[in-house]
Amino acid sequence: MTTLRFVLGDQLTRGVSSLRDLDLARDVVCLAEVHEEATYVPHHPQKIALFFSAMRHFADALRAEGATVDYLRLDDAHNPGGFTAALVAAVRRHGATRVVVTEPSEFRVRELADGWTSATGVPVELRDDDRFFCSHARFRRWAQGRKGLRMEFFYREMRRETGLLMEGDEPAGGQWNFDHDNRKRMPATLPVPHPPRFAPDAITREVLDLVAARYGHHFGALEPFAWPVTRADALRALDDFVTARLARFGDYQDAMRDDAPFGFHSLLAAAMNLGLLLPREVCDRAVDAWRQGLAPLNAVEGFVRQILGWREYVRGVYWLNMPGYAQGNALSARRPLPAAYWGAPTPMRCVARCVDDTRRNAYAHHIQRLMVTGNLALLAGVAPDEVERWYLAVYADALDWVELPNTHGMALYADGGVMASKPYAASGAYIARMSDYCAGCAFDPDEKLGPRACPFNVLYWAFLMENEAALAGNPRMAMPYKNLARFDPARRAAIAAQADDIRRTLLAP
Ligand code: FAD
Ligand code: DLZ
Ligand code: SF4
Repeated sequence: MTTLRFVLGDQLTRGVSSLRDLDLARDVVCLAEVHEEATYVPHHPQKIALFFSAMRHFADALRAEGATVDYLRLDDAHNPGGFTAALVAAVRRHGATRVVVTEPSEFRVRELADGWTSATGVPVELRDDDRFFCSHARFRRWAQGRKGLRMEFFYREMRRETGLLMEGDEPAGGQWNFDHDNRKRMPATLPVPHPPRFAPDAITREVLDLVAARYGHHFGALEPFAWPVTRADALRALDDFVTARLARFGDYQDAMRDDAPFGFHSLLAAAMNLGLLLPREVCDRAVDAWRQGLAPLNAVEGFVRQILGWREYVRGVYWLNMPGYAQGNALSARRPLPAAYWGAPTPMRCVARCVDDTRRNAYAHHIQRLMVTGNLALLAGVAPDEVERWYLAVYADALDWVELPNTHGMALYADGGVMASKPYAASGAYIARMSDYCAGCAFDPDEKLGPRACPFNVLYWAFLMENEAALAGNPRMAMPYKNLARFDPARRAAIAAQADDIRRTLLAP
């Protein structure tokens, strides 16, 4: 009676539900590197290396504990290339009579898993993934009967339920949200500590060679590779963030500075999404830092809100609404993704900077993703599925359950307002206020029309004109539409013509 415990690449947690009752004497743990997962979108080479290296280190840690591990390497001669075939082969190899898996985090893989019992011929037990604060059932209960699913209200319930940053029944500091303190521009002279870099060990080196040979042609630089790939390294990354950057996380959460691609951000999403860190321990560390006086409340609340609030909320929205959620296109956006997203030269300084940060680091922080590349795709009317494939491919932390709602819902408003009460559309003024990008740009954020006009300014008004039928009735859009109503026909025509020109030239696919 052998039980095969199949662990997916984002389930690298010793306490994951599929391993909780692991019998070291009788069970086999199976992990599989497969070509299909490395290529269903052209993932950034650093992302593929991160997953493979973390999987190999996790397998070694299990072996050190005495577990029998069947690890399928990408370059093994008999590698069948996909999850289902790999699992079937492993069941046969070990004569397994039962398979245990923690439910896949992504809908695409969850659908595959539904076929695993018939494919393997043995019972496959799918267990809940209880590494999150909020179960699917809990989120459904919260969402039931609500007209809008506003994150802020969900977050408050999560605060009450977990006791995080609570003083009795009241939020610590008397407020749920300190966002108004968190919108500072970052002074040019403010020193920004660099996040720790984790030098590749022999296991990672071998993976880097493999990825260079097989996927080196994907968009993105493979090296320098500096991601934490073990739990011990991820804990060091957490420690470094809490001691060196958390205190300023709140103030500069929305700021973008040309020479500081990571700002005061944690870079912990990848480690959490792979399972090297648990969200609870990350939040606990941040709250402890506040209690010890090492970080102010606006920083700690802002950080906890991202994890306890946004991260749990987007997972809830995803599982509540899939598979239909991915199909929506509320603004009928159909244009192709501009080549600038894949690194084609562009005179738009902010776009060039965010794309190049992404190419070098498989990372861009939230405001770069939302207000530069996301905002541009929204204003330009790029088809949601093209944008989503890009975000899913290029970031080390990208997994469908978290990428899709952020892109489809938050950045593109393609869900028609399930996540955001209005589109995050912004002109160049926002980027000019929150960054130093405009200083080195060929365009001027103060110019509204003409050859020097910031393309975001032109596209912003064109976006409002094109989507008037869908958006003018939204009370939160009343102000921009009131301003648009003052534009005479000649001005509208000039905006439309210049927007067309920008799409044909600067935003060519
Ligand atoms: P920090 O700024 O340090 O924030 C702390 C943590 O909060 C993050 O590690 C993350 O776990 C969580 N968090 C913050 N914002 C969000 C959010 N909006 N949704 C979910 N979790 C959040 N995040 C992903 O993990 N994977 C993705 O594929 C992803 N795609 C995105 C696509 C778009 C268009 C946008 C606008 C956002 C996306 N995000 C995604 C959310 C967010 O941008 C990243 O989590 C964050 O930039 C990761 O960097 P960090 O770890 O330094 O985060
Ligand atoms: C992202 C990724 C990559 C690149 N490769 C693998 C892999 O070879 N094996 C694996 O188990 N998981 C991989 N992953 C993560 C999966 O694509 C997917 O996100 C998880 O299975 C959750 O659904
Ligand atoms: Fe970006 Fe416009 Fe500023 Fe140039 S002027 S960096 S395009 S916001």
